[in-house]
Amino acid sequence: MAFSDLREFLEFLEGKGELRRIKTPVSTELEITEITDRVISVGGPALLFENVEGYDVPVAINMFGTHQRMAWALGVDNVEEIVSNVRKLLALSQGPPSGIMAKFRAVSEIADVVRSRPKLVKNAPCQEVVLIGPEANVNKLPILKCWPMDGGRYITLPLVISRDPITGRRNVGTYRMQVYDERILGMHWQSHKVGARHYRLAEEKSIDRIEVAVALGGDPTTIWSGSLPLPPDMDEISVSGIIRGSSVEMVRCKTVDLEVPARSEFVLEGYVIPGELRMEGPFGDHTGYYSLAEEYPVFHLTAITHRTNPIYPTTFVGRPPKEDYFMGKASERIMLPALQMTLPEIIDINMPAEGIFHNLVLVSIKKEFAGHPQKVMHALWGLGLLMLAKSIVVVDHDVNLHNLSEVAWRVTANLDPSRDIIFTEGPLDDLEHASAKPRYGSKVGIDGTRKGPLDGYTREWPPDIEMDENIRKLVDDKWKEYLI
Ligand SMILES: Cc1cc2nc3c(=O)[nH]c(=O)nc-3n(C[C@H](O)[C@H](O)[C@H](O)COP(=O)(O)O)c2cc1C
Ligand SMILES: [Mn+2]
Repeated sequence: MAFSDLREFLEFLEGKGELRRIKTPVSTELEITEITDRVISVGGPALLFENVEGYDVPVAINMFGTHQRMAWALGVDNVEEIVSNVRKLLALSQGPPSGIMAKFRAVSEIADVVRSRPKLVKNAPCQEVVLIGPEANVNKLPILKCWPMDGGRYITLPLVISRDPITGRRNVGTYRMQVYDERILGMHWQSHKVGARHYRLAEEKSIDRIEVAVALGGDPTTIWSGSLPLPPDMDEISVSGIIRGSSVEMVRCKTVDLEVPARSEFVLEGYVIPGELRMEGPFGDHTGYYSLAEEYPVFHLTAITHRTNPIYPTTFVGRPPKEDYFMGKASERIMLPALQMTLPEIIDINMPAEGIFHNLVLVSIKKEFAGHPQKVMHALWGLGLLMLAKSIVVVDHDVNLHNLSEVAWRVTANLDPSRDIIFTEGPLDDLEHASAKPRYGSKVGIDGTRKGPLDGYTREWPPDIEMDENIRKLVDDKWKEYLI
């Protein structure tokens, strides 16, 4: 089932016993973070703070804070259902299916995709209230200060919408926004992200401003889609429609030439001026460290539109795992079939919470030739945002990547450090703090596969210890007897 907006999703969660309404007055300064942190760490429910001191807008948080809620947000009980649908769609693009039934299915699947394209509407709930120019004031929103050393208050769960200044193609990214004053905010699109690319292109072309719309709320699949690392020319709103199985309704903004999800709670309209930078941060980040203050572009607000009784959706990040881990894990699973189209030898991938996505990428492969693990490492370092991976560990196809104990055992057992570790250099995440230079530095690739003649290994590789099959069966059969 596809949810039409945030409030419908919250009602669904409430029905499942997965939403807690909090009526006690709470402060946006640190208190909501501390409460939510305790709730996330025990796999607790989504929270709706109905009485936020100084504001008449409730705050929704932790909607995506378990694998189960993340799956529901995408309209399924288990994210693997989407993964298998993506696989079917990708198989279609590899050539016409044979057999009349298969062809019929293919046509109806393509029709579904076409039907789920974004749909423009004239009247939108997100424009029930329109505040233009000096009437617009972000200080009316219950924006959180998440951690003690944060440089201020930050919008943390926005859909930042901009267009490529050359192709006109839309991008949606979740990039935090620091509040400087009523109508000026930071725009923390990191260098390797698509919003930053639009900004650089505009700067190159001497365009005087890039229009930007920021949607808060909307249906949960679309909220999540802002964090999906799609190729630059792929529209997150269209992909959200495909995953939802129904169109995302969009409406034209009031002061900028952009469209936003019609059922958003709030929309901030405005622009970014190429070349204008301002200190942004510090911010308690998803690395578990504070990101130090740095210069980032600036967003100028031209209008706020909102629903009559809006809800403010937010999140906070910090030492992993937090809510963003569950959002990222869904992306990892859903992107795997696309990754396997380029690299069919990849069996599975796991970016564990501790590695905050770019610090540690585990990958299992069916090794076929000398240098195969290294080929996969280099390919990943050349693929989309995986360019930022600091450590890549390759293991054999039969290792369960989601069992970190098994991975540690296999990798350290199979490792000859001077033979199996490679170093290279390349781009690093804006949030990387260990490298000597910002955004550039060394990377490590670890080949944890078993070695054989293929790898020039001439000794005898020891077999795994496994019990004899007949004995296992015998013990299975007699199991109850032993226990008496
Ligand atoms: C809660 C949350 C906050 C995020 N904050 C930022 C941010 O401030 N800056 C940034 O560049 N990426 C941030 N990200 C990651 C981006 O959303 C992600 O890399 C996405 O791929 C960006 O979209 P793009 O690929 O279209 O650029 C955040 C992700 C989540 C889930
Ligand atoms: Mn994108």
